[in-house]
Amino acid sequence: MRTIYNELHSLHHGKVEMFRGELVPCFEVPARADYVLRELQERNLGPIESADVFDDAAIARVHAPRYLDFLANAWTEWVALDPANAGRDALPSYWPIRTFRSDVLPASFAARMGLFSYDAGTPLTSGTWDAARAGACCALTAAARVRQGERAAFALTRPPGHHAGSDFFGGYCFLNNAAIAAQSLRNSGVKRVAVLDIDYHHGNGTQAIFYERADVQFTSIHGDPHTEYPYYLGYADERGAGAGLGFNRNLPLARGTGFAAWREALKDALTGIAGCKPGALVVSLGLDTFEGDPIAGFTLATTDYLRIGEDIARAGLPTVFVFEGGYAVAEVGVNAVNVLDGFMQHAG
Ligand code: SP5
Ligand code: ZN
Repeated sequence: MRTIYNELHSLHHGKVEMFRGELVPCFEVPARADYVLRELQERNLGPIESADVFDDAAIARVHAPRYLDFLANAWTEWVALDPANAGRDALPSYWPIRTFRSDVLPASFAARMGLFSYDAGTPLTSGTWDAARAGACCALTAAARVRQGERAAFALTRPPGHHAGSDFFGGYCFLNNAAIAAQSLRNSGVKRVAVLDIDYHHGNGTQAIFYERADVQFTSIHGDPHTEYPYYLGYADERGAGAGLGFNRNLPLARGTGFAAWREALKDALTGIAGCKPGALVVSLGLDTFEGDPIAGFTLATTDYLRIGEDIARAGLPTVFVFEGGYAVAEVGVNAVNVLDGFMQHAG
């Protein structure tokens, strides 16, 4: 399988995130992608290339202009507040919850940080915009390779994307790489695109972006939001709205779920996807379903990821894999590449 690697990923290097009243070291670290790259090379899974160059138009089909402007200038604004900020991550402190206005764009940088975010766990750093933007180009390149006839392609990038909405960051995500890939497949002539999100956490950003659309179907298997992040979205009764009614599918599973039940949900998800007759599939490939993950609660084992790749291959669709979560850093490479390897062995 061809991999499109984000060579700029380590420009995004958060130091700390807020957890239970203190700042703790980030779980989402550059070494994650390094482990995946090394495993791809060791197992000779296929060519590894860098992204093509894209202007911002393809990103702006998914993200709001004022949000993109904010991200592009955020670090400069942060440092302008206080030169000492150059050595600190930017984190939000204020959020416009219900009854506040979100149509007004405040002059205050702190106020805009909150307007465009939904948690205190997603630090913005000096290179966040450059890394995220290059990552979106990886996703676009992977989609383009699939349109050019590759059976599948893998966008190996971080920061991840599936929690980012049209105009907000959160959950370690800034630009929604999977949504950008899906939208670009649509614009290149694929009539219906399916997104399958197998990260442990519900892909609230991707769901929100496509919620009222019938041309991009979203299916997610994830920890039950009653107890698991992102808590406020990802329930089974969210089925889409307007033209998109029936094109959103959530399969929440209880914390502690193991591979047998998880694989049943995957089978169910793939049956639903086949019913929509998509022309292409985008997989949000999170590996935080692993039993050793420090912030998640399923119990999948390393060899299970081969079976996941196999099951996805049997859907028989041109497939773009996009790297998402997975925080058992030393194991994330083997687990990710097992999915891709299992896919290739059964891709036909
Ligand atoms: C892309 C992705 O997987 N984002 C996940 C964001 C989760 N953020 C909340 C993390 C909560 C951390 N809980 C720490 C538990 C330590 N035992
Ligand atoms: Zn996750």
